[in-house]
Amino acid sequence: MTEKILSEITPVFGFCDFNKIKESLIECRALKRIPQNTKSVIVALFPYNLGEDAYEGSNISKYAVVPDYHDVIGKLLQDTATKLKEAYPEEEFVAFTDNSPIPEVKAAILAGLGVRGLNGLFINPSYGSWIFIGEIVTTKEYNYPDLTEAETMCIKCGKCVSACPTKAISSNGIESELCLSFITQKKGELTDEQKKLIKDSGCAWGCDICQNVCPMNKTVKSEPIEIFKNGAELTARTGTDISDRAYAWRGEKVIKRNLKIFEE
Ligand code: B12
Ligand code: SF4
Ligand code: SF4
Repeated sequence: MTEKILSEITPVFGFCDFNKIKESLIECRALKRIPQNTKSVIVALFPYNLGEDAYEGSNISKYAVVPDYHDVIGKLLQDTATKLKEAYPEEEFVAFTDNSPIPEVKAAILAGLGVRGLNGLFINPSYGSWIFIGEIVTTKEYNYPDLTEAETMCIKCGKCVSACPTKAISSNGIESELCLSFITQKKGELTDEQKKLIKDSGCAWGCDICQNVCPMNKTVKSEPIEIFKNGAELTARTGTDISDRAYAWRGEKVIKRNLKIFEE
């Protein structure tokens, strides 16, 4: 029954044993929403790649071209959690995406859905790293794949490490404050060096460089979920209603500041 309900919203999902991630939960306000006696994390992947040709002339990262995934996926998973609760009234089901205490890359790996890249991102064999991860945390038990995170790495070609303009990728993972994705989303003044990095990348929101160079992203499907096929906006726009966009969550000031860098 769970499988049938999940397959209505996502082409790829799996089950992660909560015991394997409970020591790595991310400190955040949402932590208290995790039910007592949680047993499993149902991990769902949401492909968003529209195909390389579709991004011609875009000034924002691919993840921000589609309608804000926090809203879209949040709603899909919330509705699914409600359906699961109807099917299994004695169990609890709580939906999360991104703003989540679940370390989503780790959970997706342990659910058997793919591997970790040296760039820190999760890579699925069919869709590459061009996916959002969402999850339903539940008291219900499922069958889990018998694997450890250490067994599941990318081919380690090192292309992402060489291509990263800020040297944010090391053998221990990402140094997030160096990452252009972090820099384009942070509030306040940017240094001249940070502004130059943004200008040189050509991207006013997020950064896709370490994913664009990844060979494991080359032969993957570009079949986004239905809801992402419509409503894509290749360029950041301000001054109009941007509330359904991923770059809106930091307020209009941050994206405006970044766009101005290209005019200077
Ligand atoms: C904070 C955050 C960021 C920060 C910091 C990123 C970071 N890697 O630390 C910033 C703003 C920089 C960021 C950027 C991006 N993010 Co982000 N981010 C998150 C968030 C909210 C939390 C991540 C976190 O703190 N995890 C906790 C730490 C402890 O986990 P971890 O990073 O996996 O740490 C492990 C590693 O260090 C690992 N480890 C140990 N040894 C080694 C050795 C090696 C070699 C490696 C690689 C790892 C490793 O052990 C740790 C414990 O498991 C997640 C959502 C979530 N709830 O997980 C999204 C998430 C990871 N982000 C996502 C996305 C899409 C992005 C961007 C691609 C957006 C963009 N285009 O600009 C970039 C990519 C940058 C990059 N290369 O990682 C997606 C990733 C999807 C995917 N395919 O993996 C997520 C899952 C959101 C989602 N719901 O889909 N992000
Ligand atoms: S570019 Fe190479 S090293 Fe980096 S994530 Fe992809 S396969 Fe791994
Ligand atoms: S997102 Fe950009 S800045 Fe961040 S690690 Fe990847 S290439 Fe480097």
